[in-house]
Amino acid sequence: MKSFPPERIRNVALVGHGGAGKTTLAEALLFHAGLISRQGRVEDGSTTTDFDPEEIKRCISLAVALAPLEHDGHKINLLDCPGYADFLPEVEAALSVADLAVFVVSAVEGVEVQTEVLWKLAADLGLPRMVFVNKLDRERASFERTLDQLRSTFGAGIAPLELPIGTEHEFHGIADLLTDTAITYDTGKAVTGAIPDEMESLEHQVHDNLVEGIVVGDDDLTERYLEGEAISMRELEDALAAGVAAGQVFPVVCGSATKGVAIDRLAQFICEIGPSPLRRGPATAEGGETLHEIPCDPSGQPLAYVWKTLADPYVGRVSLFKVLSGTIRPDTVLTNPRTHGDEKLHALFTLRGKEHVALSEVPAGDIAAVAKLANTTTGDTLAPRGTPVRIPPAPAPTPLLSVAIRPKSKGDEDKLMTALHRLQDEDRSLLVRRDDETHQTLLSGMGETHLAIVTERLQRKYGVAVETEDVLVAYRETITTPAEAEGKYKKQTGGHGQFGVAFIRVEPLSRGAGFEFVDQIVGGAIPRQFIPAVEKGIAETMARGGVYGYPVVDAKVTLFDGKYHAVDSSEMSFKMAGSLGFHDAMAKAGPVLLEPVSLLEVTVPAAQQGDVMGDLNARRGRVQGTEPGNDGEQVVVAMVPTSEIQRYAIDLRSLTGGRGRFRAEHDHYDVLPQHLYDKVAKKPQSE
Ligand SMILES: Nc1nc2c(ncn2[C@@H]2O[C@H](COP(=O)(O)OP(=O)(O)OP(=O)(O)O)[C@@H](O)[C@H]2O)c(=O)[nH]1
Ligand SMILES: [Mg+2]
Repeated sequence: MKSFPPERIRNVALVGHGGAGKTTLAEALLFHAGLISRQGRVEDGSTTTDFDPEEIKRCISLAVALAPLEHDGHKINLLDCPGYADFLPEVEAALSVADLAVFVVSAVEGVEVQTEVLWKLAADLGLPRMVFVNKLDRERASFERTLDQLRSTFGAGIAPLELPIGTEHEFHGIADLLTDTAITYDTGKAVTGAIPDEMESLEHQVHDNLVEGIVVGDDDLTERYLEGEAISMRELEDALAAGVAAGQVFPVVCGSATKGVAIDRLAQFICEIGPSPLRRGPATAEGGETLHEIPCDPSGQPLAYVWKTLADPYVGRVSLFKVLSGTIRPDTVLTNPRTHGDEKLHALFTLRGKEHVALSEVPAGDIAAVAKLANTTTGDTLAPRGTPVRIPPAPAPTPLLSVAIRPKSKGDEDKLMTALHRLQDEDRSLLVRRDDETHQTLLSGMGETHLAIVTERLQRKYGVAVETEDVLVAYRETITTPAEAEGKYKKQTGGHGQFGVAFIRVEPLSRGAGFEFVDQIVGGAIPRQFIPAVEKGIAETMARGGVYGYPVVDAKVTLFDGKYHAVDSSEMSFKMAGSLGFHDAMAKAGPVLLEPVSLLEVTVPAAQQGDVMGDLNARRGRVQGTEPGNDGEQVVVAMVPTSEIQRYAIDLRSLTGGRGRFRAEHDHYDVLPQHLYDKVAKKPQSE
């Protein structure tokens, strides 16, 4: 594929709610560009960008896929993004290198939750946006209804550039509001003609609204327009492009990806009014204490940002990068400021779905790929040797849901961690950790589907079979009243026996105080060298678990007397004496179970605050307060037992229709209510 100057590159993320038609639209654009001989279908797994077996199995996109095409002397790098909420980090990665977000909205379902969530994300990034209203061929499809929803949700910047001709099965073209012409696709090819009579008055009215909406962003144009002067098409397009680049105007176009109606026009609009990387302005890089502006200049110093990493079955690690400055050619050597290591970029290529397309060079503004970088991963910068500037990496996503995994066999166990690290290399939202208290290996991700896919990939890609189980809650135990006990360990049946007696007193300590051992032995009741053994025995018993089987905390243990035998006493006997003594003392000291409590912050639209608070109360939560969030949202702060929010990511999504988000962190331990003991205690209370 030849290289294009930055002003002729368009980096376009296709974003929107799951099922709106992004992958199908990417397919239609590739078909229109003549890059594929047949338009694939999501239903039979024949599309270019949904190539992963897990994607084909579920008919949804799971990761962002790159698909470049040429149109009208431009290079459009399509970034087909997943719509399902679990894969939001993939969309964030794509938006970090896109210069335009095209929101795909189904004319049947209209504006949906993820449309709003992603719109806010793009707005926070200051990313130019436009909308493609898709599926106009479907039953119950309505452009008007969708347009109303777009306006009421996203405001006055919404500017329709087209109106559909025909509805549902009759949909076969569009009326272009800028040129006042009709383009129909009855033969599969675009045919330009006059606006149908029945649409003329509506078209004229909307045309005027559109022109007003465009010129309003430019004082000189507004003045001339109000004086009745005709504004040329070129001027209108330039003003429109300026409004889009400024993130003030959001053009709305429409069509059908499956029927291939008005797909060519979307490609044309992307080229004519979509911003190039040049128009997006310089990137900002950190270098030492200062920030550097990096202009998108192909003749500048080579600088690239790695926005995604893939584990390719044939070539291993593939790094997807965007060139921010200079022109990268094969065998260019750059430095990774994070590792201070050099990386040689051997063969350069781009990806069209899973297909590798060779590139002779990659100029500033373009997106490409390279294989086998030694030590570079997502979020890294590749900079000129000796100039350690770094593009601030996007923050790693915070996982929302965890499961425990267990390898099915010894063989699986040996391969597990390596395989997990390979998966983490291409998925920053995947976290793996070992919980030393519950001895579980925990996998944390963005949701149930995400974690299910990870376990499927472990099997398919790395041949590692695992079972998943619920995450165990790290309960603890403590005491509530002082108690004393005698720990006696005596085995004297002739020959060298064992003998040790330890008298201990246990007393409760404040929450979080841990374990305190006090030696009050006087008069050599227990020889000095054996006293640490008593402490060790007690500490191990506390760690192993008390009367309910959980680690014991927040207790002061005083060793105040004892007995020993000149021959049979040993460290072992006093360790046992300490252990037995503690066990008995604890049983008399009002033992209670402690449960971990999390501090939870739930951000929801104000209208759903009541439901969320009610739900938290039902989870034995205590709402601490609420505070206003951004854009009319409310933040509910609560203390909730951790056991009650293990699946909160899933529950909150269904409670709020996907509009709620939360952050949870461990806060403290609290006494578990009595009625839950039978469920939690490892040892049945009757024993
Ligand atoms: N009738 C009709 N169906 C469409 C159109 N575009 C997409 N579809 C269908 O809508 C369904 C979802 O399409 P996808 O392209 O997978 O949607 P997506 O937005 O990529 O979905 P995610 O990857 O899950 O976010 C598929 O069954 C498509 O065949 C269209 O223009 N008309
Ligand atoms: Mg898709």
